[in-house]
Amino acid sequence: MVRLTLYGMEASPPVRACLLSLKALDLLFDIKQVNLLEKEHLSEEYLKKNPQHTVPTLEDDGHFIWDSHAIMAYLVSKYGKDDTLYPKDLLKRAVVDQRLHFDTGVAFERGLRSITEPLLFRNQTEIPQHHIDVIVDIYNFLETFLMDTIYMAGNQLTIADFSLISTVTSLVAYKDIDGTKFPKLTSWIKRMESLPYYQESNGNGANKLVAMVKSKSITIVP
Ligand SMILES: N[C@@H](CCC(=O)N[C@@H](CS)C(=O)NCC(=O)O)C(=O)O
Repeated sequence: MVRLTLYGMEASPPVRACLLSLKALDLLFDIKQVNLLEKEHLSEEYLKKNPQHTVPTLEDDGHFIWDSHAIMAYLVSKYGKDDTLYPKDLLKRAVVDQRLHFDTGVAFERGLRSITEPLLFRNQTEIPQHHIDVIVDIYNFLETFLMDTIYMAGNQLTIADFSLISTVTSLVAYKDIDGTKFPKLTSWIKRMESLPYYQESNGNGANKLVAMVKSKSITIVP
């Protein structure tokens, strides 16, 4: 029997993306808490598993894999009953990969992490208006990705949806999504929320992160 372990905390969006994937694949796994606020990711023990000290890290049979996008692709490729969540067809896969890279470099890194880590770890509560504009740009890009499809990379659910829903439901801590301006994005979020494993895998953790952000007295500065 496969025994997988996911290291991380559910407030973390990339951890939640992996939880969604593990649940979608119906895999058995343990969660080992790594609390970033307690600096547990910098412990000697964790650094041996992941010298880059990010969460999540996946342990599979003594092997350690990190970066949520690499973890999700690995899980589907190794344990998926079929390839729908990460298609083998090269063109379909290229679209999924583009969305995953968009999450890594733009939505998560530029949009979310660059303000959330300074806020939560160094109490930097001033957020420049141009950063809020970056978040709106991200919503605009996502609305465009959904122009002709119901999921982020086509009409099938893929790991691109898991990645982006975990980030988007965290970005709303800084900027609400206006349903009249972003109708497709709003419908996609509702579609994702209707997945049977959504609440336990993403909803609860997203609520925790949003509450952590909202507990700070943020000021938007010019
Ligand atoms: N691209 C990475 C990003 C992971 C990441 O930055 N995680 C944050 C928490 S949400 C983290 O571990 N920060 C602590 C650190 O980098 O030391 C992924 O998708 O796994």
